[in-house]
Amino acid sequence: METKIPCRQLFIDGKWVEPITKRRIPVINPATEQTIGLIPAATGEDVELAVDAARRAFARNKGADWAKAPGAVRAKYLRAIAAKITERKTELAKLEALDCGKPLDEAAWDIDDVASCFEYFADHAEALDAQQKAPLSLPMETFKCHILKEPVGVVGLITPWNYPLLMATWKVAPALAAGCTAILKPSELASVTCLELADVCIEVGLPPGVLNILTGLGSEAGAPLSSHPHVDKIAFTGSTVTGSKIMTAAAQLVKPVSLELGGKSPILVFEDVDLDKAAEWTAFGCFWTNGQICSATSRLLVHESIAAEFLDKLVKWTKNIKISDPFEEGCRLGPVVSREQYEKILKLVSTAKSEGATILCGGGRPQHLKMGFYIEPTIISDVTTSMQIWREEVFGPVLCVKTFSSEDEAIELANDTQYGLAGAVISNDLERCERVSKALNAGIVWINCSQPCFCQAPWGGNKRSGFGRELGPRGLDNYLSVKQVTQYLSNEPW
Ligand code: TXE
Repeated sequence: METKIPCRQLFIDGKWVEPITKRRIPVINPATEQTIGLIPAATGEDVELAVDAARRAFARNKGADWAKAPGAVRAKYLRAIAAKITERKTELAKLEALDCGKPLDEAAWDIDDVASCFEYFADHAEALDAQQKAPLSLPMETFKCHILKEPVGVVGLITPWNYPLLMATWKVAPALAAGCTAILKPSELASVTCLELADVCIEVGLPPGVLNILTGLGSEAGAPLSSHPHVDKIAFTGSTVTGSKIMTAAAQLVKPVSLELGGKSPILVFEDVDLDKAAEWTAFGCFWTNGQICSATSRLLVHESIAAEFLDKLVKWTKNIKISDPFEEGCRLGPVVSREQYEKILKLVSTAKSEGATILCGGGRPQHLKMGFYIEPTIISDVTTSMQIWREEVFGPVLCVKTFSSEDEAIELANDTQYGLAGAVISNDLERCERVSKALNAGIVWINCSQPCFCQAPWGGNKRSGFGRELGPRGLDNYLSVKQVTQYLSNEPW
């Protein structure tokens, strides 16, 4: 076994501990299909210990006073974490690339984003102090009222494998900034960098129990976490199917949830565009991170008058994308994360083919790569709106194409989906861009680009893409509870 990753344990109450069952899950390098290490498999009993530790750390009157500490104190820890992450950037990026197969350059950008996200929510933790006791004006002078923003409590954070450390950070940073204590359950397919985050927490002296990290299977570690009576909230990013299970479990206890689920986002390319630029954004919007992005703009709607010329350019652009081992210089596309995802994607493509769709490029395994879960970037035309490939999230490098003849038709096709996460509109007519962005039923709309993401802007979707927003000030609100305190000022009976 190539042992390229550190051998870690579960992180509970500030300490490394062996899982109760002593079981471990293999870590597979998707580029070589080799097992490169083992991560601990937590089960219900470990969840109990972690929840207990998080509760003690949260306790208002005893123990590590995380929730009651001024935001400025928490900000210091978040900034220290950001600094350590930056210091360890090269090592973390390598681990991310080994574990989930993304090109090394992209993994390095992710690690920069992780550090920025901790910094961003450190600012929010500080700002929270000044926002306490905000007075409200009431219609009666005999009363006064102010608002307290308080942490929700102990939170369970369940995350996916496509941006392992970054998706964890989108939840951990605001949760800790708000004063919550947390149990993070990363995906069993890519947990390695999340365990390194535990090591960073030890290095910066984060109080025990504030952040606990349990690796393990969804059914064995995620499910007991989401149904635990002493977990006050669950934040989840992943598939719509699992999101629905988590919501069902939480509903039994009337536990709040925020869900960031799947997508099948459209990109609308109008007839007035610069074809080269539009082709570049279209390819980037779907093939970035191998299409393994919830917001991937994987349905291309292109105006019929430019379709032939545009697709020609797009196919040429796509064929030039370098697909290779993530560590090779210039790599733009690595393998997809697992054999299961690889087989699921290829099956969706072959079903589309058998239903009459045309593969304009890609569609299979690249000839030059004999090992690893590699799939060529694929463009499919002649699809109908009832085909599975058009309706379901592929979560791989597969773009489907349809043409339209009017703005209204483009909007109707764009919104004809169970999802509502993102959408992109490419046009030189900015009034049209504004009209279309209002008409799209989605939580995120990009104009003349696709996929850029900033900590400052809210992220999340509508319909079956979930609810709640991460990042931005709303990202912090996910972990805050608002309390009104109303005082009667008169000595007279009311
Ligand atoms: O996702 P899951 P999987 C989509 C994408 C992909 C499909 C399957 O279409 O092909 O999901 O991927 C934990 N209770 N997305 O199977 O199951 C699990 O351990 C509690 C979209 O990896 O949703 C992991 O930590 N937790 C997506 C997390 O849920 C459970 C990103 C996500 O896994 C659980 C990833 C349970 N019963 C996949 N079962 C996006 N929106 O970005 C599993 N988990």
